[in-house]
Amino acid sequence: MAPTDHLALPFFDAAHRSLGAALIDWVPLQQIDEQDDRAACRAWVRALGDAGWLRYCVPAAFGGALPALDSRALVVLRETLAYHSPLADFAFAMQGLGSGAITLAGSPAQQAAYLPAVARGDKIAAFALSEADAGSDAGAMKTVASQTHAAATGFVLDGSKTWISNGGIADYYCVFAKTAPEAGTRGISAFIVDASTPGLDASEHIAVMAPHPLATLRLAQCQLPADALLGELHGGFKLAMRTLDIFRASVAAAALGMARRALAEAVAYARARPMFGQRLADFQLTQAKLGEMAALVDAAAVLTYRAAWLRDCVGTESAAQAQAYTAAAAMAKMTATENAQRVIDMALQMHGGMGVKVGTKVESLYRDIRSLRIYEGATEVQQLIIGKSVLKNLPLSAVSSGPRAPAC
Ligand code: COS
Repeated sequence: MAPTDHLALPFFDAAHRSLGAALIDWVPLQQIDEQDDRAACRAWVRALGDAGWLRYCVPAAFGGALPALDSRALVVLRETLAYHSPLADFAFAMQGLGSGAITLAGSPAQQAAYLPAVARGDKIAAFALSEADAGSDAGAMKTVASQTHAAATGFVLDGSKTWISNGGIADYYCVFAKTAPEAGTRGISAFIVDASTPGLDASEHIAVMAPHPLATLRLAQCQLPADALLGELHGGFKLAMRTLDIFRASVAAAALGMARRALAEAVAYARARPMFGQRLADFQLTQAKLGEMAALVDAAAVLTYRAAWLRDCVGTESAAQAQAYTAAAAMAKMTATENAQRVIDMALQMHGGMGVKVGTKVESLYRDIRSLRIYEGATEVQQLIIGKSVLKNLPLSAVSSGPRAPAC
């Protein structure tokens, strides 16, 4: 089985197949020292930018590779990068997530100022939504952007953001803040905040089990010009959700890449490991486990590719299409990350003691996968999104007879 066989599925076209093949040749040649997560991330952004891969994070009008963001290209890129290096995938993904709101809603001047630099790897991007008490409940954020005097004069940001990927190394942050605190999710706006803005402090690094650049941002009387507003005033929550919608399917792809790698590691180990006078792979117990792992990987792949295909080929123009895509992306993210965790755990178990030895691939994958079940919408949030969609869309006529709950 060739490493790009899955791209033969009808969700992809010839351009995606070429992209996957070219990337598979490129990634293993990169020699990036990943001991220091911040330095490694900067180095990956530089390498990905120089090689042109970051051009898939922005549209062609601003230096991108394709006319519009292509979900299937993002999926191919993230799956392949994550297979080889979860940190390379992280560096790539953050350029997309941190510029996605500018692509979707930026003014022509904002798009020209940021997107080409993101595509070249000259500016490192970040997305600042979460707060200490507003993670899954993103609308509960407390950071405030007060308008100074008249709307044209600008804004002052006060508050704190946390769990911000690329925090401390980013050149700019897309920050979400309350502009009408009494209006709930309808009172949130987005802003582009350059890292050099006085009052912004991104020095509080957060150490996590799979190191990557992560920080808490303090915003104290950050003065922003009026043209830092990104998209519509009070339109920030929907913009954040639309941005996350695009990238959730790509998180699924990253999980898929890690799961595929774990399966490959398990197969290689089982074929080589002598046990009870045979090889580990000769035991039915091992074969059953590998079979289960392969099915979990393929189930995740089909849901991930379907979500990306829906966005690219069916579109999100109508409300019904947008809702269908949101639910499909949530289903892909939930299934791929949960399945990957199981597959990696099974691969580690198959390695026995070697599986927990620091420095083996399955050991690092075990740590790498964990946060994907949490960030960009935890599994429980995806369940909520899918459940609401099912309740809304499954027609009553789907059940024509049988027991009913009494009407109240
Ligand atoms: N696209 C566009 N609009 C969306 C949307 C989407 N995917 N999802 C929700 N909206 C809109 C709703 O239509 C609603 O609009 P109206 O005010 O016009 O009615 C508004 O946003 C609020 O929606 P809802 O009432 O569903 O919001 P909730 O506060 O209940 O939150 C969840 C919904 C939980 C789904 C949301 O808060 C979420 O995704 N949380 C996870 C956040 C996250 O991923 N954090 C990680 C940050 S990046 S590491």
